[in-house]
Amino acid sequence: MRVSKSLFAIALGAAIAATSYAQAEDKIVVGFSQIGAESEWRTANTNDVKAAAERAGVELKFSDAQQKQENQIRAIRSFISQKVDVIGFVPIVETGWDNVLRQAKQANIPVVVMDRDLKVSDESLYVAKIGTDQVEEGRKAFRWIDDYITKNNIKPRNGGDTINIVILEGTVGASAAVGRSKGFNEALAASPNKDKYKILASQTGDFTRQKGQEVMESFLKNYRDDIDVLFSQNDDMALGAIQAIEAAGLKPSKDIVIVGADAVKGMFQAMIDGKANATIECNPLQGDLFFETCKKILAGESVPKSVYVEEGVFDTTNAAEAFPTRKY
Ligand code: GZL
Repeated sequence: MRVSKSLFAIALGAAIAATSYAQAEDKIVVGFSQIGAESEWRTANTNDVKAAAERAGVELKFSDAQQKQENQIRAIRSFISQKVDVIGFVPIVETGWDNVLRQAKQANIPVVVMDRDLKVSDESLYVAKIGTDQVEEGRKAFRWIDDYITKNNIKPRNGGDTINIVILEGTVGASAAVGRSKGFNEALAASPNKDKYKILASQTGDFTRQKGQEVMESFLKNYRDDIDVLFSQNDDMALGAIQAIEAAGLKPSKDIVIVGADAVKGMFQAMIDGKANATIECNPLQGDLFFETCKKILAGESVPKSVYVEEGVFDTTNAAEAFPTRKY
């Protein structure tokens, strides 16, 4: 980070196309605001960002927002005053970013978004977004459930005429929760079997294991033998729910089919132990692509506005085989 050269580059930049950024001749400095450490997935994402910064030879200024948007906004403002070369962040919720991103743009500091999506009034407030297709993850979750229920001819546990689903949602307002709900409901509505299913209850567990267990306890209290399927919008909440299901004297994955999202190691172990059925992968290993994108932007190269990383679906038919090579 250079004060004089940056000021000169900004002045020069005013004369050239607005998209040119200070060319970083020495070590690039990236300010990164991370949500917190709410799940195995988030920890894997953080570890990957830090390792990728090392690999890229980038100076990383890392801030943990402890699950608070105001802490992210404060961190971004601090990165602006420190005149970092690039600002990266994971938007904990979709909205509320316009003002601080406008300040970054006025300071001619490019912003690269990672993991979750955001909604802004002006798409030029960020240069690129690297993440995962969370709507598609929701579609994959319902399609797996529909396929499994149909192939195994699973009947409602209460002898009724609908397969009853409960949903543990992620953090309220987070694109990962909004997107997975949207995709799940889209796929359900498009299914030829749609009338066979009923969503009994859907409530946030805030992506944490503890809250997932607590909300599942309340679902069981209200609907115990009416519940046939749990869709948990991340694996940590699913693992908490498994504890609640066992404590209620029910067999997880047998009495209640359990589908999570993320594909973290804890969920692989649960599938291998016969306590969970499937998980929809959401790849946290986005660091290398993120820093490659930062370098391209600073070199004045064009970059895609939005890139999704690759991800699959894992269940009891492939969990044991895949487990040894899982990286998170
Ligand atoms: C998804 C990511 C979500 C994970 C959760 O892209 O933002 O946040 O699914 C994490 O485990 O808390």
